[in-house]
Amino acid sequence: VAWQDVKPYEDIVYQKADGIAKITINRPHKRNAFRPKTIVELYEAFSNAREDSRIGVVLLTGAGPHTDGKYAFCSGGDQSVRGHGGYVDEGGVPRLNVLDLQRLIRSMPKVVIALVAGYAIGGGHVLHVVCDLTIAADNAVFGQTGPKVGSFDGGFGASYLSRMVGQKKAREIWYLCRQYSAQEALDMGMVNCVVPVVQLEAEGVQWAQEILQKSPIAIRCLKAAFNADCDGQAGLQELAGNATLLYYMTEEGSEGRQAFLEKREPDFRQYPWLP
Ligand code: 2NE
Repeated sequence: VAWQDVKPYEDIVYQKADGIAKITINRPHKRNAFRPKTIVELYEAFSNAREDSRIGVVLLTGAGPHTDGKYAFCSGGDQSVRGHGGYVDEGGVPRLNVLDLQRLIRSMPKVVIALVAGYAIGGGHVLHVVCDLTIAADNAVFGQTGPKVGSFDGGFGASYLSRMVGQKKAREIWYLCRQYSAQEALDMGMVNCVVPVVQLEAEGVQWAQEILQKSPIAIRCLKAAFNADCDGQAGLQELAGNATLLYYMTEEGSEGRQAFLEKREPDFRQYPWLP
């Protein structure tokens, strides 16, 4: 794939090619831990991919290997900038802005695939959890550390994880803070497949290309439907938004707008009350 850089960033690399966006967390010296600025950049890139009608799939990955030969997807919040009320940005304001990013990944009507080589730990683990699909390299290592480092993610990081792997396993993951291999993650239903690390990006591109052959509206409605099952009213809003989109695309929906603009009563009698 001939990746084209979209825009230079400090903490990430953002590229596109043939309907696919690739977003790479680029702090390998910190095992790709995120600071507030990293999240601002990720949020901007994901928003750009969301708005670009040519993009159907986003690959989220981590730069690597580092100079010590180790790989990382993301090791969560950068503990060296963690202050009293969150992760402190360059202006001195403490933030937990990764939660906004989680919601964007989850609600955007495009398929987001995590490509995990090496560590997906802490808030970095939650990032792969909220992606639609996860492809793991054979060297991937998964785990939460919150109770060990004085943190926790009781949102998607707990509730959605437990939908994925079951309550017992999710509690084990959070209470014991162990690390799990790619094969163990596959057995738990936390990842879709495991491939040799050298094949990781090619596999992600292959999955993306298969998805891009499919109907965009079918995929967006399915994503919203899968989310609605766990996301309460916000999930229903997403699903219903798609119903509204489809309704706008019908003659029946257009009739209401047309009648208003033409200052006449709408004629909905021409449309059937289907069984
Ligand atoms: C990821 C892991 C297991 C890797 O271990 P290892 O032995 O391969 O590497 P090492 O030596 O620990 O790390 C290499 C360099 O990266 C830095 C380290 O400090 C080290 O730096 P130097 O000593 O070479 O200068 N590094 C790694 N992870 C970092 C991090 N998260 N923040 C800052 N620097 C980091 C091992 O490194 C590890 O366990 N990392 C910490 C994982 C962790 O606890 N993350 C935070 C969880 S809380 C969270 O993410 C969160 C949340 O719970 C709720 C909301 C938002 C975020």
